[in-house]
Amino acid sequence: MSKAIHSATAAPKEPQAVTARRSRGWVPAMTSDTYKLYYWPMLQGRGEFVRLALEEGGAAYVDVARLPEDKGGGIEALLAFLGAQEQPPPFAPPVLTLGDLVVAQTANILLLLGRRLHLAPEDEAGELACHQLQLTLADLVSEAHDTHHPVASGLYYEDQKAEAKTRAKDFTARRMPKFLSYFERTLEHNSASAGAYLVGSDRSVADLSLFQVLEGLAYAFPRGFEQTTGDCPRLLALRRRIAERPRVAAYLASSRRLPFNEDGIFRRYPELDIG
Ligand SMILES: N[C@@H](CCC(=O)N[C@@H](CS)C(=O)NCC(=O)O)C(=O)O
Repeated sequence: MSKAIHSATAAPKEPQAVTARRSRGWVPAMTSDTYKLYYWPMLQGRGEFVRLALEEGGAAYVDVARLPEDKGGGIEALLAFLGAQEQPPPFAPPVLTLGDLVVAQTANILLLLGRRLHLAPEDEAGELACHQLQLTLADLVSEAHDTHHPVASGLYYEDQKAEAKTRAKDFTARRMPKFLSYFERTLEHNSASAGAYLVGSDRSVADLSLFQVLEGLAYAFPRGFEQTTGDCPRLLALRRRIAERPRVAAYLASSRRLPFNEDGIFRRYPELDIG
């Protein structure tokens, strides 16, 4: 079991004025609170997009469901939290809390973390562009998931193998190339970072999420991924660039980073990859 309470490194202190300017009144002006992440404990899943941002941002956080049960963790704790009377109640994990603030939907959580951890452009247009990319990544993640569960999430893969094959064939032939060439083009056109990052001059939550998507697709469809990214040098460079960032590299080498597995979004079923 990986360590559940983590302070990646000392959290960067936000000067008060910066906090006030960036929070625009809707994020509580707290700088020292510990974030709590609620997500299924045994897989990376969508929780991983949140973890990567927390780690790169140097935030202190508790991965609640990965705590031992006698310390308030485990799946029961997660289910109890999801059943609590938040307003509005979160529909599904991941959920992130900060003090009284409860935020669900991965892209929404990353909007918050982008602001608070300085992982998004500060100007309004840049922040919106970052969020737009995040939502497009969410679309790609859903389509990657649907390759192995095209009929129903509640059915086993084994009960929808034929449909999965049809869906995965279209995904590897058309959808994955379309999405990846879009992100390659986005990098190419971002002159603010000379093509190094998706938006603005520095890395953002969207770059961290794109890194995770590339890792996941390379795991799930090794042959399709290699073929598609043959034309995407900037994507491959971004994947390396993010992996080499000191905090990300430390996280990837730690026991907090679970390996991909066949319970998550990105699953390796060789029959779904290209021939
Ligand atoms: N759009 C949501 C999707 C959340 C989601 O599908 N969570 C999965 C785990 S990755 C889950 O537990 N879903 C339960 C359900 O949909 O009933 C997000 O991006 O956070």
